[in-house]
Amino acid sequence: MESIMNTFNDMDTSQKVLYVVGGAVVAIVTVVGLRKQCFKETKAKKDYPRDTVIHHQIGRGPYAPSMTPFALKLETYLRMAKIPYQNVHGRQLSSKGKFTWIEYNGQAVADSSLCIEFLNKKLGVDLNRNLSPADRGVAQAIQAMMEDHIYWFVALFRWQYDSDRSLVMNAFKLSKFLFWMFQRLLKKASWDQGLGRHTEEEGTEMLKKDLQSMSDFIGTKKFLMGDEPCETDCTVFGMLSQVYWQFTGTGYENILKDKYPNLAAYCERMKETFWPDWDQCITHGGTREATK
Ligand SMILES: N[C@@H](CCC(=O)N[C@@H](CS)C(=O)NCC(=O)O)C(=O)O
Repeated sequence: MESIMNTFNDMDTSQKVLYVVGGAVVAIVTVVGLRKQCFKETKAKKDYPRDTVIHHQIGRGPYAPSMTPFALKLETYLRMAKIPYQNVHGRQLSSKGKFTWIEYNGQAVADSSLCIEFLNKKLGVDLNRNLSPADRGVAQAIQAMMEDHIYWFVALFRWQYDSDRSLVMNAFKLSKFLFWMFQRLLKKASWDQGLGRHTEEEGTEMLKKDLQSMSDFIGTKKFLMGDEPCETDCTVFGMLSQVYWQFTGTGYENILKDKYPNLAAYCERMKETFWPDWDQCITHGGTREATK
């Protein structure tokens, strides 16, 4: 290391610039190459059954059916709406470079919310049909809080904050290097989004405030908006289930049970209602393959 530093110090300015720029190019090419290698974007296959939603997702999770809240949201929606579907577990990114997407009769749709919108239109589904316009507005605002606020703290707790990281390392079977690489990507994404600029203490308080408002809003209701589940319950369940079941190693693994028991009960209720086969859809902490 010392000799590298000495060599560097002996260079003139233009050599140093070349050296630094060259290093940066090599680093970028490595990261992009590895990302491509890990998450191959694959063209849609054409031989899937007709009138069946093909749900592309990243594999089953250790304690909940997916590590990604968006996949759990979409799969819960498919179940709630009773739409025939088939999971394809793999590392295929959507056309937008994200996880969880669908194909339906050969048509690919990216983004969980756009998938739901597409299916609602195509199949005449409206799981919010019993909601008043004001309630629809509230549900939409809650969805945004879940996906554009709480989501980032869940990600930061898993990848960035001072947790033991074993959950993601084991769930995604990551080497230390790959963990480091994804951590860098998350760091940049959360910085660009803005929430990654807060300290861990500030982020933790923000997450608690969100959970408190969810707890206050749900109160003693069975589901988000009352006795019947609606579309946004899928989003809320997808996200809260990460905090309830898959927060291992963060130091806050029991936060719902201890501080927001009505949210824990809500998660259990959603699980019982829509995931009777839950045990077959999880890897039980990575100890076995999920059978469904
Ligand atoms: N708005 C998207 C969000 C999907 C999303 O952020 N997925 C994450 C996994 S939880 C992802 O693919 N991250 C990889 C990346 O951003 O490169 C949706 O609803 O599907």
